[in-house]
Amino acid sequence: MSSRGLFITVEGGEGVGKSTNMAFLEDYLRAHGVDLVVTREPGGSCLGEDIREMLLQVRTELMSPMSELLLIFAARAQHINERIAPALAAGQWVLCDRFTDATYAYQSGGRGITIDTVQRLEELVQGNLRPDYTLLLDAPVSTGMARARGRGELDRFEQEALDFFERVRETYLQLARASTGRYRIIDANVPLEAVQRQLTAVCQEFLPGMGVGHTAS
Ligand code: Z5A
Repeated sequence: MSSRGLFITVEGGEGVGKSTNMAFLEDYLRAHGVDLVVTREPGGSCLGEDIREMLLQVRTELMSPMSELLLIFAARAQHINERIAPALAAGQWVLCDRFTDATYAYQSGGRGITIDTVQRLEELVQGNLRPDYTLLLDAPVSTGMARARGRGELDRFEQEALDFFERVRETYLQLARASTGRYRIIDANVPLEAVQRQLTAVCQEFLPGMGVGHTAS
């Protein structure tokens, strides 16, 4: 029987380079022989991708923070059940673009929902499932916003004001400081090659035969 795979998440505010660096990490890990499932949140399943569209769509109607939170956890429940848990149980690694730390950062830090509410849903939906490693791409909000705005049309989250994203960034940094065993902070405010050198160094920690293996805090 295979042992449980490693669950790695990539987090950060908008425009910090998650998509770009997810592709880099995927190539790097596969090149080192990792049997990998690459996925994202919100999304990762048919139902989850439908919910993602609902969440990102710009609307005339105001979506309440609680509706947003419950939609995110509905998508997550399906994602875990359909993809994440089976892959980990089969010994595959899962590399996920955002997970529940994003909910703490955006719905709690950004929208003001209490941490306790997010924690209760986390326990209900995830049981004991938590990422083994979380790579936080960190850059000043102004840098991320400039990069994201360079891509064109803005989704519902991207239309938020500067102070929303400042709270998101601060919440991520607090989470990272509170879970140093799980988190690795990557300075994303440097040229891409320098970001990827940091990611390569972090990968040495958990690639088989290269480092410490499964860690969590
Ligand atoms: N959300 C939530 O509220 N609660 C939750 O629980 C979850 C999510 C799971 C969608 O996520 C939204 O869902 C998200 C939070 C919310 N909204 N926001 N904001 P998403 O991950 O799909 O959305 P995103 O943050 O907009 O990510 P993105 O579109 O994938 O952007 P990114 O990955 O951070 O950036 P990128 O596309 O890789 O890079 C942006 C540009 O910068 C691009 O042109 C790159 O070539 C360039 N770039 C990247 N790195 C560099 C460096 N180092 N130097 C120079 N230029 C760079």
